[in-house]
Amino acid sequence: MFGRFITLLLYLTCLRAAHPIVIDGLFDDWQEVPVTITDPEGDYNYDDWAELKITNDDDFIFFKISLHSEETLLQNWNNFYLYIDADRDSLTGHPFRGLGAELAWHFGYRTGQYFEQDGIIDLWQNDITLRQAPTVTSTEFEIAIARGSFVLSDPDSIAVIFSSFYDTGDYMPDSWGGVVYQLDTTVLGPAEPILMEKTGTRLVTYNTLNTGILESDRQPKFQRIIQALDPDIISLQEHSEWNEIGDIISSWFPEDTWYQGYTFRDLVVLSKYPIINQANLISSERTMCALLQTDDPINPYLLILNSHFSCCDNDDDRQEQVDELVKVLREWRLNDNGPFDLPEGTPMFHVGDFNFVGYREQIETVTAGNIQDEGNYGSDFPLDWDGTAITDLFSRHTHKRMAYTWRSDGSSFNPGKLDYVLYTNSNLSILNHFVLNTLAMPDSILNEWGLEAEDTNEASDHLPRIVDFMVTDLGITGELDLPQQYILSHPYPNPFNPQVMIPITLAREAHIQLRIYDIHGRLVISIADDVLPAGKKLFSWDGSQYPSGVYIVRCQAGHVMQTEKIILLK
Ligand SMILES: [Ca+2]
Ligand SMILES: [Ca+2]
Ligand SMILES: [Ca+2]
Ligand SMILES: [Ca+2]
Repeated sequence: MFGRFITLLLYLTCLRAAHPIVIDGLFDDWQEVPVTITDPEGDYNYDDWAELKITNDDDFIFFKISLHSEETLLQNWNNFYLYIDADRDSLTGHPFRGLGAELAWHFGYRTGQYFEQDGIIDLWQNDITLRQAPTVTSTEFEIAIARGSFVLSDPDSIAVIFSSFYDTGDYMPDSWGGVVYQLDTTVLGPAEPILMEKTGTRLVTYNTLNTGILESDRQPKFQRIIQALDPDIISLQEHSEWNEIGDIISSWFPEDTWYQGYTFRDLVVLSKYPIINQANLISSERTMCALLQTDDPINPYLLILNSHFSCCDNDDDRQEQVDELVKVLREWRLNDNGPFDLPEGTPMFHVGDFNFVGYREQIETVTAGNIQDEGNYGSDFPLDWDGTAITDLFSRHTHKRMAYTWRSDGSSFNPGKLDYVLYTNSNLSILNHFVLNTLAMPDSILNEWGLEAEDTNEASDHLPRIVDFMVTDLGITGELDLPQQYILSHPYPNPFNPQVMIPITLAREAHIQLRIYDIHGRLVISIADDVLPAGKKLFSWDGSQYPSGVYIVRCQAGHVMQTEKIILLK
């Protein structure tokens, strides 16, 4: 009687509400979801639950679990169990603390059981469409299980227990009979589509699985994908063949000129912009870089770092690789000790298959420059030019509230975020970004872009990540040690009409190109293109023949460049 009362009470306190959860490892989408269970701290001395939230959308039941105890890896290193009584009948299924559980899922071993009438069926992640995030260590996780899986068969309500150690650990809830969640049948609809139309310079990063672009059966799929995406820059991992790739990409875009870098190990960068320098960066050859010369009026250089770090449970090697990379970038930027001249304030992307499926610290190393082994690799070095961390871009699929970039339905590992896009947000703005998963796209969109539903699934186990961006700032702050060859001072007056003065100070003789561009990057006029002696020089520009608006003054000497914005106000 008392047990029944408790169940009723929990049932009543569980608010029904569907929520558009995105499985991406970010938790702001859970803020509106009421807490289902608050579990006490210290009721178990090892993996100690803190909180459970449950909600659903049209396709999935979602769980958010968090721990009082230290972080762990959800797809490994734990004995977490989830029991679901899907028919709300304690006499059917596996008896566990008052539940008759049809599903028992063992997270750390990536296996489960379906307890049906006639026996037990072993399950893998794909049988229940298990999706979870983050893929790295954490104290909180979001989990999705398909409502329509044959194990749950689209229930009206479920009773749930999480156990943290087989059948003896901490329980959520501690009460017998589990917690009941009544599914909300309100139709939320599919994810708001992310448009594929290119909105800026487009970078695509893609692990093409064992040089897949060169394989005859997969090449047509890659061709449809790459042509639909229409990138300006392509960064490939697991492409280890030297020749052909440049010709293949060029043949897919006969209107454009493409430049191909060298292939470093299994890494290559291809670009519509000239690749003016490139190098391997770390001893394992798992990070290369390419310096591109773009036509951007604010900063014509772009550095692409392309990485494919060690796989799987090889946390030690991965950490060493990212530690070494931060050291290399620090020595390059602070001491000019790098493979080639890197213009101060060069916008930078670091993309690739990072294989981050273990310790979260690896993300902090490649973003904040937080070196773990400072004894061997020296002091930390924030990787953006303004002394802050570079930004980890979280993207989702165009038509699904999912963010995984790797998926292999036959694997015991559920889909995860293995592919990263990091960027210097001091001088780059992201205009659009997404993960392409053709399996999740409606036929009308596939047709529009010349794609087929199985394309990304059959091309590779990774999905391409797409980012449209623009350069917004030179990124140089006053504290940085500029090469003292020349200095462009603030033009004056600003705004101006019709004449603006442009002061330049040269520490020594230098070849200076001083040009004015309009806001669309079109050259308006070349003011100077000369070798000038050391000293102060005042240039001027008369804008009386030009329309009001924002113009960009660009002063360049070799690889060093500065810009100033000026406003003509008539
Ligand atoms: Ca989320
Ligand atoms: Ca607890
Ligand atoms: Ca049952
Ligand atoms: Ca508990």
